[in-house]
Amino acid sequence: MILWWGKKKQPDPKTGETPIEPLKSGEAPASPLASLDRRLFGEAPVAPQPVAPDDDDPIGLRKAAARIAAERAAEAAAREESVLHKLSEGLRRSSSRLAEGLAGLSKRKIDRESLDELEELLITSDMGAKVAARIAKAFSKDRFDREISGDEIKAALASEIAAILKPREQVVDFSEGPKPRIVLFVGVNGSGKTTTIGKIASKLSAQGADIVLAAGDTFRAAAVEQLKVWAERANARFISKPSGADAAGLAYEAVELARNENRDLVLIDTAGRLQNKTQLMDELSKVVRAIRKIDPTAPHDVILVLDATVGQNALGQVEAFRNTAGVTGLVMTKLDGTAKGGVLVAIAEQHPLPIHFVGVGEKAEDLHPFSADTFARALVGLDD
Ligand SMILES: Nc1nc2c(ncn2[C@@H]2O[C@H](COP(=O)(O)OP(=O)(O)O)[C@@H](O)[C@H]2O)c(=O)[nH]1
Ligand SMILES: [Mg+2]
Repeated sequence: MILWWGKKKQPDPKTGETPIEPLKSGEAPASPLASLDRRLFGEAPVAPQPVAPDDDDPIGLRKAAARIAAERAAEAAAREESVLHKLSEGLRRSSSRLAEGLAGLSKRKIDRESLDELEELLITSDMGAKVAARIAKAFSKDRFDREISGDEIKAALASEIAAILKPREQVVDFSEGPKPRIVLFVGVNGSGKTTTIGKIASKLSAQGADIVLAAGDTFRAAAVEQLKVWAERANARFISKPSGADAAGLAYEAVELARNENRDLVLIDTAGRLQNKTQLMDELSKVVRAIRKIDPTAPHDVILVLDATVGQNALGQVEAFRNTAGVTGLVMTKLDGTAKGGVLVAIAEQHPLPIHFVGVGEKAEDLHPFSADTFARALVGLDD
């Protein structure tokens, strides 16, 4: 079963990593089964597609599921383009400031003064001092004493930014490793953990995965309810406990349940209170210890969810969670409405952690595999 999305490249022979390639426009196949999807996921009801039964699959359930999965994948591919558009739209807020500043630099000779301006501009775009200095230096090397156009500056900037982001581009393949694969989601309150889990569950469930969602944020009844809604929508198994119950106990039960029911994947939500960091980190380690009683190799992923709108604060969160929670990868949400997306460049520069997905909205389809090129171009205000 394929439990990832985005386009995988062949593994890099040096690193063994398999980064993604962005989908190009026009690549999405027309979906012959769109109607079946709409029947199952809303909109106009249509007659079911006939399926031929066989001995293994007497009522054609498996075949129907396979069709739905294929159909969902095709639909998703068709949506990729609009998601990319949304990313550019959101990042345009960052890029408009950047683009304005860059406009001031165009048609001028690149000299000491304009390089300082560029550096300042990049710092105010949340990319951080180090990245700003690095890019200004690259500019001074290749383009000093030359007059360059606005588009040329943008393209050059995008390629410098993409070079920083490229090594972080990595699709996470949930079908690898042991079954069930156990994925822990961490991050501060409001960063988008529950929503991201819901989106991933929707996507993978539609691809045929058997998923358990564990409502490990046991402190807020609303958080449990929110995950439950996503579970119902994604047709995933849902496990929760009454408010205030022990999150570690719940995580243990979720993994046990997944084993007993031969599920593929356990996605564990966690609480994100930061009032008391030590307490939060203690709770996370308790959760980890609990699931390791069943599978000593778990958790197989610890995904830190970051809210782009907090800008530079996201850097501090990466440091805090990386040191204490053993983060293995990142998701950055809310890139559809922020002027602070540049912080992802600062994070990429400072932390060798894969960036798995970006969130560009609240709906199931608004989670997109991270693409360095697309992100870089959107950030500087180049359309595609
Ligand atoms: N615009 C936008 N909103 C998002 C995105 N991801 C999450 N949200 C919203 O952010 C709020 C907090 O998300 P939630 O998943 O509850 O955060 P949690 O506390 O970390 O679980 C909710 O209103 C979500 O709908 C995103 O990518 N874009
Ligand atoms: Mg939550």
